[in-house]
Amino acid sequence: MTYFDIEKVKYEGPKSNNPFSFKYYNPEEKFGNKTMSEHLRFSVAYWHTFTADLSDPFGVGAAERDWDNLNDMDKAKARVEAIFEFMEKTGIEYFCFHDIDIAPEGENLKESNENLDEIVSLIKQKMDETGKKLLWNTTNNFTHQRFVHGAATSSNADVFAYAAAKVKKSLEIAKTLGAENFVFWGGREGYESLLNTDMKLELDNLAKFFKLAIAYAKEIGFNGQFLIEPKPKEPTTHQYDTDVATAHAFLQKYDLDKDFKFNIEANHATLAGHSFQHELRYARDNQMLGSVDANQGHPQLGWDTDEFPTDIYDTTLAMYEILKNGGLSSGGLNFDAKPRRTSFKQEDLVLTHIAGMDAFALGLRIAYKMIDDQFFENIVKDKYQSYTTGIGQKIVDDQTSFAELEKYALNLSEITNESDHLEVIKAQINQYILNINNGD
Ligand code: XLS
Ligand code: NI
Ligand code: NI
Repeated sequence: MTYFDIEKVKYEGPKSNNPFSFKYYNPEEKFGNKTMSEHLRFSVAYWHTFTADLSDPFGVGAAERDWDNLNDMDKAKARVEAIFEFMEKTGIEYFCFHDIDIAPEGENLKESNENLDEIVSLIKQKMDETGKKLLWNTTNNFTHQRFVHGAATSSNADVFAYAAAKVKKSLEIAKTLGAENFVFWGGREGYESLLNTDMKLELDNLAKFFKLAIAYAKEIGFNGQFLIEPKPKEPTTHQYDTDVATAHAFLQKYDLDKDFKFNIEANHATLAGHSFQHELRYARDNQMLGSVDANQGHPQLGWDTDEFPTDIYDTTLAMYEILKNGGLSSGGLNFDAKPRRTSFKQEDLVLTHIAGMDAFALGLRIAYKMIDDQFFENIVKDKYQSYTTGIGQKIVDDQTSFAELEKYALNLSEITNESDHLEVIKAQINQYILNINNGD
């Protein structure tokens, strides 16, 4: 059976009008010593692309999928066939999933695990046949009603235990399938209100949960990178892993920072009141940048809309941070993104990924050129040059005191500041974007 009635998507260049072609993503083209596909390491999110039905709080599912009328286990098997065909045709090398995306939950934990075993062995077989790889897997400890008060931060110890059992199973799956990373997104780890919440106990428990997960990964020899995916709100009012800085402080407090890096999602950054670039930069500056959930929010909608990334400005600045980080190592660009509810055809799954891949490919092209020109580096070098000599140098080298600084300040007849011409910088970025667009 064929699910996507198309040829393998090819690079046809910026002048092509074929919607089923790449305009900017040319997988084998080299940038430095890596090809585009090695730089970008794209990944398909099982949940949005193969499990979701495009329902929203106001409407039922609208997606039209070939597997809609199958029973649960047959549907799960059809989706495995479909995602591997999809990866082949789009040339995407990686995928990601939550436990419940790939196999239906049974009546109890034992049955759920049996369903997982059956589908995981099918996935393993497909991976062996095709060479496709698992970027990361994770555990859905938030959808079922048992997680109403959270999972590791639930007020109910039975739920903590149940959540642990599910993560244990997911780690075994990660080991079996050779996952390169393992993700913890907060789910319902947060609170509705502090009026009835013991925040200290909940955070202590969350740290204990992570320690137990690390211990089990060691025990079974799973060596993938652990990642935390920060988000400030939704579903809870306040999510504990609010943003990179907050989650980093948490990891440091509990001595977990050597065991984790971050999976940064663009739409979560903006929900936190930051830019995508801010979160990437904060992680990069602290050697904590692990992987990326590549999507975008909508400026008029205040929730996690998980749109496919199409904003070149954003993808350029994101690729700048990623290149400056020396790449993402075991991480990648996972499309945690869904078609709009109005894009309900099966072919939209392909078209949306092409749009996202081209947007990041364009971002890579532009950012690579900017770094080649030392564009931002020269701006920053100029701006901070007062720290390279005299008193500035002493500050940087920890060679001064308040007494010396006072003496220095008393001798200053006037202070001259320079304009930093931010608007010129933005105009020059526009030039970079347009020049690359013209193929220059
Ligand atoms: C939800 C998150 C989720 C994680 C994986 O907002 O983005 O999809 O990526 O649990
Ligand atoms: Ni995500
Ligand atoms: Ni999200």
